[in-house]
Amino acid sequence: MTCEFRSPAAIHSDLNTLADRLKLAKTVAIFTHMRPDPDAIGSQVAAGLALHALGITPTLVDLSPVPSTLDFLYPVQPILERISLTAEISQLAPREFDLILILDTCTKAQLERAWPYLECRKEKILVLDHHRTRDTISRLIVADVSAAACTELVVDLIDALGIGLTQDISTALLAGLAADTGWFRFDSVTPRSYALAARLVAAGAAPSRIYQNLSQRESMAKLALIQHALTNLTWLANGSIALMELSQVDFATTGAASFETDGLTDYPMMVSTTMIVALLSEAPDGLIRVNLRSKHTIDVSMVAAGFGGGGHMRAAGCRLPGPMPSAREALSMSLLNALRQVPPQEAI
Ligand SMILES: [Mn+2]
Repeated sequence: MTCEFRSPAAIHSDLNTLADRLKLAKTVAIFTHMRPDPDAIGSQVAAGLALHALGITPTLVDLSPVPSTLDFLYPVQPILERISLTAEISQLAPREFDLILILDTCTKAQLERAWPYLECRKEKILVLDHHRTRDTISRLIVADVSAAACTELVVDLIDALGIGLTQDISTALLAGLAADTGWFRFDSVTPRSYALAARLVAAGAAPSRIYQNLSQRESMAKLALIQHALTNLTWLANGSIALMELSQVDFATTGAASFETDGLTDYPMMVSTTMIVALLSEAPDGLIRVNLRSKHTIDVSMVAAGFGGGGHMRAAGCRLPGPMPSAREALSMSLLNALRQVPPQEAI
């Protein structure tokens, strides 16, 4: 299901409802999507710190390992409880929370392992998200697809809660905003994004520290993985579509972790003819994880949705059954189709 348009006034009133419900809680579990990115963790940490400041006990739930490059987003003082569900969801079963806040996703697929736990607690779930793809996982879903990052919405929630921005909160929010906007260069960037950045820097967030942590702390294995991805690069439709592939052998040879595929799709994008980039990575279970990026008005979220995935117009993802050749075949057909939908003047 994709979203309907909500006016800024309607979203504002939804945010107030969300804040009012949160204020009545004593304990809140904060979830975000699997394979968390800086926007996911930044949103989770900032919301956690704001709730903590209100005297509410937040518990951050990790559905997959959090990359160590994001460690700097957590406050030095261990004031935020974290539960890691990377092994077994049963760890969560004995825990009950007054409310469950889900940030930066609204799809069952991205909450996967936790879904059986969440499904029978729907009335406790509140969602704050900026993605276009949506499942009915709660009755109170506050979604604003015009937000460039979920942290743009989290700051509104924090304002609605009446909590001031500390350095830790601002750092978490700016990291999410900078990462989801590619450091303020994507189409999603609006005056609101820059205004928020100015406010966060004024409140103590240091862009250079965030940049070093997010972009200059990669492993050598990651650079080797980039080498492999570029070696396994093929083109379709006269250089319009770039397909990159990473097999389990590539991960084993380089020693790179699965989350280290992040940012790889940027490389083929530098070519002028490139309209779509697809990165196909083979998971240990044989499924092929697909990351899609596009230029101009090509909607890759529709391509992803066709395979049960989702995301944004120019950044989306899905999973296909293996092996690699059949996944590549199915995906290529769909990408060529998406390319054909583009009006001729766009195809430059
Ligand atoms: Mn996001």
